Parts: sequence; structure tokens; C-alpha cells
Amino acid sequence: MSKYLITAALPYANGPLHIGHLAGCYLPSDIFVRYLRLQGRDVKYICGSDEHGVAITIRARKEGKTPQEIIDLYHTQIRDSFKEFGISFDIYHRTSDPIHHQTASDFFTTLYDKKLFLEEESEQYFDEEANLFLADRYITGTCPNCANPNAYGDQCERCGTSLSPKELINPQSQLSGQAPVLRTTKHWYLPLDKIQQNWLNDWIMSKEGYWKKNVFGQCKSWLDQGLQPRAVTRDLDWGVPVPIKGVTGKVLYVWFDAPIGYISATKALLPDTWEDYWKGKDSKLIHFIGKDNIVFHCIIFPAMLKEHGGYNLPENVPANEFLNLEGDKLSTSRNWAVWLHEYLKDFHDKQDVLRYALCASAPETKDNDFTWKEFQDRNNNELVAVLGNFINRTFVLTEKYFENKVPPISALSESDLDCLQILREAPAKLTDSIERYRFRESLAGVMDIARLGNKYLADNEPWKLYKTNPDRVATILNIALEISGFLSYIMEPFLPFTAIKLRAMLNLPSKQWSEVFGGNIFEAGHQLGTASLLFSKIEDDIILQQMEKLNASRTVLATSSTGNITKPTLNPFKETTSYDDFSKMDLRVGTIIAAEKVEKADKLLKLTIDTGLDQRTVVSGIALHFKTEEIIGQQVTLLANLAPRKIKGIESMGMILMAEDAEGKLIFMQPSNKTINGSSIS
Ligand code: B3M
Ligand code: ZN
Repeated sequence: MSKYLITAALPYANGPLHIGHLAGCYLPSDIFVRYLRLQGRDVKYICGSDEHGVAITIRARKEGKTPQEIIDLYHTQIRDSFKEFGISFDIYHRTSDPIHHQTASDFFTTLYDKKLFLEEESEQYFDEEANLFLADRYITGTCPNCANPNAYGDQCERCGTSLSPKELINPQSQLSGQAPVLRTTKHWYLPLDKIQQNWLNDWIMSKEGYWKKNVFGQCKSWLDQGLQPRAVTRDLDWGVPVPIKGVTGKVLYVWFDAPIGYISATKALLPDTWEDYWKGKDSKLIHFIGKDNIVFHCIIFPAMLKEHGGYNLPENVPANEFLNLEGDKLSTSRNWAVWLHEYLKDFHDKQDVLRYALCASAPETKDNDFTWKEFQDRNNNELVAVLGNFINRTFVLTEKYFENKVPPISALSESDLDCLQILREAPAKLTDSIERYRFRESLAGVMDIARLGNKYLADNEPWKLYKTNPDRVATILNIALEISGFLSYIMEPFLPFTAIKLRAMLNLPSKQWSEVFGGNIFEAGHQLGTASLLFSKIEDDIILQQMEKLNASRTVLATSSTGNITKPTLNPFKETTSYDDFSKMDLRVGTIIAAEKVEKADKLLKLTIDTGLDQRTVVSGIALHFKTEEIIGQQVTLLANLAPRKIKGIESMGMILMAEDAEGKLIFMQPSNKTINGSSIS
């Protein structure tokens, strides 16, 4: 029988979990694993905390803590949040564990001994005060494309351009605030260009039509650009030390060691049989991730596994797109999120309501939006009014007429036969959509059965028949209870807490689906348990409170790890400059007279600026903050004599200066009164 090795992306242990984590990766993987278990499949569900990387060391520095203190705090909080939401891992491990360090080191050594890696010396930025080489995220500076003063060494988050530290204008170390110097350092590279030519290109192309379109599409675009050698080591002191004799002060790149965390976690779970799942020919490896992790799970990790030898490659990587919150990107740094641990405080015992709402609007093929209003509507109009109402009416009538026992069935009407036929056909539809990772569709199928039950009771009105035809009422309630029992089994992957509660009410054992489908669930005379309401309405004032809390949090740009409000983090001043340098800059007032989106660059706008002396094109990274139609006529501050740059094939002549407001939204630096175009700013 096939084995299934299901992994879920290892969350960075640098902050709490929010609804986007659940919707993107952990809820879909849990639904799929629960389904496989209910099918009697041999499945292992693997996850753990990703405890290396600069995301953790940056947070530690910000809060004056050690990285170990940060990961201990968040590993525990994340592990507990998963448990409380019924994310049923077989193991939740952590990459700071010695088993992982050993596994990752051995994995690297195997590839190193095979002489797979390229060894290259290169110039990297070094902070002389902190006496450290700087990882990309530790360097900030002005983005050469959009003048964002807070661009990182690897990416400008305003215009989305990926950068290398040397492209930044006025680079600055996040550690000391000083300008870093370039120093030579050696690193080891995975030759992805060669691997692409050898086999990886064909392997990915063979997934067309099998992997989800959004996943295959992203992989194809990486292949079309041509893969480049990728560094697998870093000059850092936090992580898995590079296991090469004589090498110090270097660690494995976090994205090299983290996926190996799936292997080390499996070893921790199954010390003797882990290889059956990672190397057995009858084992299927499936990675559940968010779309930002596609390249690492579809290209880099498979390359590592195949080049190492002996490992299975992923069967599928059903990545979800992103979930937004109230129309804005979820953001830990801007504290724009619904945190799982806070949800549990405010909505005690309503884990399944959130699981339901997030699955019903999951970003399976495109980004989607979570709103508190929709959350309330899903609970009140679907869970309470359909599922809860049907179960409640069935119990109330069975208690009233048959002493809370399953009544016998007698002659069947057309509507009875139709109903039973739908129950017989449902499992095939349900398993088909789940096997194709269409969990929204499969959850909708479960709710269709609840609607069927509601309609069956409404159409047959047993409450009107008891005096004249109690046998008919017995048959109707017998079928209503069959539907209820059926629901208690098929809802389990999605609503595990409700499934257990409902089966206790029905006095039913947990079963695999094969034992449930096809026959009767109840014998006549079966004693039911004590009924209670499955769901309760969520009132407007509760939702209002959540909206107020969310908007209040928008003004807080960062929260410390203990949840205290801290003032927005401001960049230290840059190093002193001279009047001569400043006087070379030609700043002018200009007016935006036209604006259009830039193809394949969702963060860029192509602006036409009237400078009073000419009309010119400037490309700016403001597309996520402004609609083209709303900025026509906007006066701006233009750095007019910046050397022209080609951005996405467009010649950009200058740069408009922007700032961020307290909510992290971009604002124009404009004259306080309407001013003639071309007037100098000094
Ligand atoms: N921690 C990135 C992330 O949380 C990374 C995933 C690792 S999975 C091996 O998005
Ligand atoms: Zn930029």
C-alpha cells in the first residue's frame, strides 16, 4: 500500500502565526492528511519550526534578546497554536535540534564530497564596527529604481525589484548604522544552471497539467529565465555551521538547511523506518506551501535531493496563493494580521468556524481576501442556519417523538429514495475533489449534504404528520439521522472539533470512511446521546470590536515579542554628507500628467511628468499604493538629474521622492501650495 509523506512549510520561529499561515499551507495540508487517515492510508505529517536565518537574528537584535530566546518563545507559541487549531502533525520538530544539525551537515558533506558545489570568492559587504559580514537583509539603502530609502540588500519592498547589495545607493549596515565596506569571502554554490540542463528542466516540464497551474507557471518562468548558481552558505554565526575543515564563521544558507528539516523531523519521528517514507518506491512526497516558497520546493530542494541520490522527489507541491486581510496584504511588520493566539482568546472554542471560513474562501488559485463581515456571514448564514439548524431540528424531533432513539424505517417515498441516492453518490465526488487539492469545492460538497437535510425536513414537515402517520415520521427522522451521521464523518477533515462533538451527540464511534459509506449508519433503536447546539450566532458588536482592534493596530508599526506597543522603528541617520554633494542634486517641482501600469511588474507605474522644462517618463514603485487615475495632476518632488535607468525596458529619467505615513502607506512629497512646474527645491 502507498505511503504518504506530507510536509507543511516550516514557519520561521520569529513571530506568531496569523490566518494567512493557516489558509496558505497548514489548513489545506491538515485537511488532506485527515482525509488520507480516514481512507486508512499510511501517512506521516511532518512540520517544525524554521529557526535559522536572518529573520530571527534581526528580531533578536531589535528586541535585545538572543536568537535562542526568540526561537524558544515562538517555537512554543507556534506549536501550541497549531495544536489548538487541530493541525494534526505527527511531529512538530525544530531545526535548532541536534538531529537536524547533524542531518543537514551530513547532507551538505555528501554533496561536497561529490564535488557538486562551485567554490567562488566574491566581494561582500562587511561591517567593520560589528566585525561581521552582512547578509542581504542586514543592508539597507536607497533603491536605484524608486528611491525607497529603506530598500533591503536583496529586494526593494516598495517596487518589488530584486536587488543585490551593491546596487543600493548609500548602503548602510542595519547593525551599526555605518556604511559597510567590501571584503572578499568564499562561498559554495549549487550549480542550478548545470542541473537545469542535465535533468531538472525536463523533470519540471513533465509536471505540466499535473501540478497546479499557479505552481507550474512560476516554475516555468524561473526555467525560462535560466537558473543561476545559488549560494548555499552565508557569513553568519547563527545556523548550521558549514562542515568543511578549516572553515569558520560560515553557516548553511537557511533555505538549504530548512527543507532538510523535513528529513530530520521524519528521522526524529521514525528513527528506524524514516527511509521507507523518504526513499521507498511506494512512498509519495507532497509539500504543502505558500506561493512564495515554490522555487525552494519545486526547484532547489528537488535538485538537492536528486544530486544527493537515493531520495524520492516531490510527487506534488499544491501551493496556495496569498490571503489578504480587509483588502490589504497581511503583514507581521505592520501588525496587520489576525493572530491565531488572539483569535482563540476572543473566539474561544470557535476554531472550526475559522477553519470553515478560511477553507471556504481559500486562495487556492488566486489571492483572496479575508473580511470579518464574511467571517460573520459564513458562521451565521451557513454553519448556524444550515448545518447547525438541520442537526438541531433532527435531534429535537427525535427526542420529542421517539425518546431520543433512532426510529425504524418503513415504506420509502420518491424524495426518500432521491435523498439516499445523493448520499450514495456523495463520497465519490468528495474524494475526487480532495484528491485534486480542491478543498473549497469539497467543503462546499459537505455543506450541500447539510442543505439536502434541511430541505428534506422542510419538504416532508414531520412535525405536521405525527398524529396521523407516526410511521411516516419515523422514516423521515431515520433518514434525517442517517444524513446527520453521514455528515459527522465527511466533515471531519474540515471541522474536526465539530465532527467529534456531533458523533458524541449521535453516540457514534470514529470510523474510516470505508466502514461508513454504502450501508446504514444506524440500527433502529440506537440510543442517541445528549444534544447541544453545534454553533452560535456571532453578533455585529463582536465583529465591530474586531474591526476597531484591527484598525487600532494599523497605527502600531511594530510590536515587541511580548505584544507591548513600541514606537515605529525609524532608520538611523545616514553618514554626514557635504554641501557640495548635496548641491549636485537638482530637485524640482513636477506634475504627473499621465500614469499607466507596467506589464509584469505589479508594483511599478510608468509616469509622465511635466517638469516645466520638458515632459519625461519616470518609473516609480507606487502601484500598490495609488490607482493611476487618482494621481493625475499630483505635484511631486523630482530628482531631475539622476542618471537615466532602464526599468523593465522603460527608460526612467529621474526619481520622485516619497515618504511613508504612520500606516506604512506611501505619500508624495509635494509643495504645500500649487507651484509652477520646474521651480527648484533647495
Ligand atoms: N520558513 C519560509 C516561510 O516561512 C520558510 C519555510 C521553510 S519550509 C522548508 O515562508
Ligand atoms: Zn524600489
